[in-house]
Amino acid sequence: MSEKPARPVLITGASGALGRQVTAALGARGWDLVLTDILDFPDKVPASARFVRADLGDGVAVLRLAEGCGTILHFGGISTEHPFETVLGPNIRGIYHIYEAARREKARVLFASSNHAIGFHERGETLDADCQLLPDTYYGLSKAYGEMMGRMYWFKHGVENVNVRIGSSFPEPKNARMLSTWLAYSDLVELCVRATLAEKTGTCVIWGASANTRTFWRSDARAALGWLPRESSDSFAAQVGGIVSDDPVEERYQGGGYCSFDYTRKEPAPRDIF
Ligand code: 15L
Repeated sequence: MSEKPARPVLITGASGALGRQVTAALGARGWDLVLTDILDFPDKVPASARFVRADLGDGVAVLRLAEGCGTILHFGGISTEHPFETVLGPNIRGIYHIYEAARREKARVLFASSNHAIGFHERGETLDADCQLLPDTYYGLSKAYGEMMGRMYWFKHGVENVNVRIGSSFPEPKNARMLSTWLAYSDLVELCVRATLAEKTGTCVIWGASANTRTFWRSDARAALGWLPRESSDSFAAQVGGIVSDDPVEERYQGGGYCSFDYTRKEPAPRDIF
């Protein structure tokens, strides 16, 4: 019988691609789950779970959902680039509601951050988790903000948080860039398990990628959580290694196409940013 958390786990964004994977896996382990999303849950709700449709912009609803929960796996919000006004409610106001609920319940937060919080780092760089935040979009900026909010709530209120900078979590890598950024669903699920069951996490950052040889990233807090990714993009190299764009901005930076989206610079940015 696998270990279960002492208190229920709230999963936001449960109806999204990653929320569904995590819900199915944790439901199969019999974990007591509270699921929420702004959209209906498309799958069969696991026997140990209940689903409540809610908007992250509704602070009272979020407080109610989190009642009694010990962990919040926060996958909710906008998950790709959109205009600032669209990102603002779900991702900026929404993360505040999540942290207020976590503070009240003395719950831990796993925040589904993104590589787009650091997207304007060059692909030739190998980054540590404490690298400079260089968001590539309003979406990436909201993820950087969410990470910073986690730090603030840890130092001010003792709210523990694990900030997972997810690379590209899909069934398989789709192009050459994803040979560096791919995160297998099974590795994501195991990370959620470890982050929930770890005795303590403080505030930490994890690179959300499988054990890919071509990685852009190194050194994070995984050892403290006891998380070790088991999958790797390496076996897909022959299949997708040749899939690159003809856009120099997309190919230059770790964030790929998010960097070239709505890009108005005429000359390439200098390498030295100071
Ligand atoms: C993300 O943050 C997105 O949610 C996902 O759809 C992918 O675009 C991924 O980043 C990526 O960078 O591949």
